[in-house]
Amino acid sequence: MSDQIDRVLVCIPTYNERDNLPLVVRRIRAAVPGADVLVLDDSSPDGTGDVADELASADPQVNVLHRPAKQGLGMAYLAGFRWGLDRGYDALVEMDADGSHQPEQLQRLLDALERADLVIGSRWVKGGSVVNWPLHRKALSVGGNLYTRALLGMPVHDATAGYRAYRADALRAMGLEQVASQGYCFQVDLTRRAVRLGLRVVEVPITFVEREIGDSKMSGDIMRESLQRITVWGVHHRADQLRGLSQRREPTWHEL
Ligand SMILES: Nc1nc2c(ncn2[C@@H]2O[C@H](COP(=O)(O)OP(=O)(O)O)[C@@H](O)[C@H]2O)c(=O)[nH]1
Ligand SMILES: [Mg+2]
Repeated sequence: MSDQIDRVLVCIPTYNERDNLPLVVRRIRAAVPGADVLVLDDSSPDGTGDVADELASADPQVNVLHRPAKQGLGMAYLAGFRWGLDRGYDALVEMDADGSHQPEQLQRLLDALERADLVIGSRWVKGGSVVNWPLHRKALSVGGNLYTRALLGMPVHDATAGYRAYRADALRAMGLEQVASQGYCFQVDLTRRAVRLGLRVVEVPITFVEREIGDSKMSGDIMRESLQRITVWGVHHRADQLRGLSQRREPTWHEL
């Protein structure tokens, strides 16, 4: 893998983020002026797509992908990654539009990517934190990560985190065509793929700040999809481990 990271694309999925988008784009452009931005809007009814077009027409480093309907965060990112990979970016970044992922901490992720294939901005490592989250959201995130870790056995503390930087080569290796996760379990899905490929996954602490404007899109459907998929992946993972164990034991039985 080539080590040099020159061209960075920050992908931002949006659904009804009209008031947040200009703020976050301005902060990204100020914090990391060399990075390009790609807004992935699912035809937001509040007109976020028009706001994105205005930002793009005023700044050649801002781009927009208009998608026909709300298809979930995962599908929006997959379209954004394909766009960026086709155009030769070296690193692709995931960032929410609502200010929760602070653009001022992006350079921290990019610095760590010098020696990693996937960098996760983690809330749940030493130095990481969450500001203004209600108790039920904290419990959901901590519980979701504990469940994921117990089932998948990954050495990652915040597998559901959505502030990330990937090397382009790492994404190319991950088989994105087969990713079916639509909602937030997309994050766990890609983490799992990176770990299985033996890629270098590094967590850096971030401060996640809950949105002040607009509404969260977290829903029961998104939680159900995550629970179902993570459980199925966990069962497969444990079955693989058992198969591995029984294969390792066979010679011992023959010896007996
Ligand atoms: N394009 C697109 N963006 C989405 C969708 N669902 C959520 N998002 C965006 O994903 C980011 C995270 O969503 P958010 O509602 O803040 O989730 P929360 O932080 O977990 O409460 C925000 O930028 C949303 O606008 C979707 O279906 N399509
Ligand atoms: Mg949010």
